[in-house]
Amino acid sequence: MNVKTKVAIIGAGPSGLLLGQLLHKAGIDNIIVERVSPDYVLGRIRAGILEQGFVDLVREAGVHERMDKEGHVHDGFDIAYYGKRYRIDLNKLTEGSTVMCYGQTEITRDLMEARSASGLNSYYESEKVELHNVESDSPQVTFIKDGQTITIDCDYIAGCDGFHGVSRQTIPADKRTEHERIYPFGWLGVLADVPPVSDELIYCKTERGFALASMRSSTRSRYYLQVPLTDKVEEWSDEAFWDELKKRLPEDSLKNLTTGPSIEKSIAPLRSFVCEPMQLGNLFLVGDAAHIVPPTGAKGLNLAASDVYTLNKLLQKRFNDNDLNAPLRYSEIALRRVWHGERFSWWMSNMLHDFDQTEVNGMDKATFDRFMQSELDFFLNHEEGQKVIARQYVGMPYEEIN
Ligand code: RFL
Ligand code: PHB
Repeated sequence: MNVKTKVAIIGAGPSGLLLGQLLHKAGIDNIIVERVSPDYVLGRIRAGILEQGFVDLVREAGVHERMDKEGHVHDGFDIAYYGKRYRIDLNKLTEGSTVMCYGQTEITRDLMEARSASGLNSYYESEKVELHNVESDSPQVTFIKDGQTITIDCDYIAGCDGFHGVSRQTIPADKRTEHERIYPFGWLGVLADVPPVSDELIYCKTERGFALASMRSSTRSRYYLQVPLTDKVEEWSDEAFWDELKKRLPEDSLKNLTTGPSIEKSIAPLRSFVCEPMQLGNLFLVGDAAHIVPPTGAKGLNLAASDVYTLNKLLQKRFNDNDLNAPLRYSEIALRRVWHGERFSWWMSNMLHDFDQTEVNGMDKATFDRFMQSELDFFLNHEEGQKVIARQYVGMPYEEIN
């Protein structure tokens, strides 16, 4: 069977769904092809913090009703540094910017519901998804659905299929450069239906390693512990998790800590990764398909959103203003913001984790630790330093597209 559309979107994660909804709003027809089922997509527990730019895009897509009701605006967050707490007052330090605490799962659910209500075409549980002729004017996507081969004829393909997807691999190795750093630890995450230990996030640097206290709502907490890459999630009982967390959270917060059974537990490796360029011919890479950041700066989903913003604007110019060259600018514009988020996430990760190695960044560990302590001391104890953290945490403005 052959179907036709303007934009074929690979992947129904937040990037693919948000792009699909924005294009639809602008009258640009699109089809989504996803490898797994909707429930599987919704079962992944990931981001929780949305920048203002992301929130504005969700509003533009018209999918903001539940987010506005159930999401919580956060005016600031804490960094606990060997037990001493510093508040980064985002609102004050950035003159009015804040972030929104609303889970990626919820955004994804809202976008899925809006898509099915609009009657837009999505193929879930598609097998053997392949991209063809991306450098020609008539690219195609083929896949198998319920035993039948389906071919999509399209003008453009948006590769929104995450780090392990097929889209990036479709670009020949000699036509892309990959920059990568793998960190020597992971994050063990636990989701639990217990009230959060604090109203705002607490990023903790301790001699036992990093920890993060986050949340999804006033009754659902999300906590993370830095763990060695060799740890297996099955080896961490709930009890062991809470015991270790208590040793890493600031002493004065423990009276507010409620523990309970985990409803999700997983280990995520930490990686910095950028693929350059983010396009080839009529294929564009969007979100995690093109770049990965360690979660320490809460930037992964937010960078995906700024890619979506850029691609949506350029495709509107192409289809609605007949500017045939507009899409050629995608990679250059998107990468400027991506590198910024990459650098911030790398810097936050360096300062807040314990690198259990003999050598880090080309120096012995003891020297690296002293440099990082001095860096954190400076940034936390000076308003100028706090402003630098706050400005980047709320997110750099999206580039205007003329
Ligand atoms: P996704 O979410 O990986 O979605 C890609 C989709 O593509 C599908 N797919 C395919 N479909 C068709 N054919 C194929 N061959 C395919 N291969 C894959 C997949 O099934 C999937 O449905 O990428 P997307 O949409 O670009 O979204 C990116 C975000 O998910 C990611 O950047 C964030 O979750 C990162 N992240 C955070 N970002 C933030 O901005 N703030 C945070 O607070 C934050 N916390 C986190 C995070 C990521 C984490 N983990 C687990 C990596 C916390 C964690 C623990
Ligand atoms: C989360 O709530 O999952 C979360 C929040 C902030 C981060 C990373 C993850 O920096």
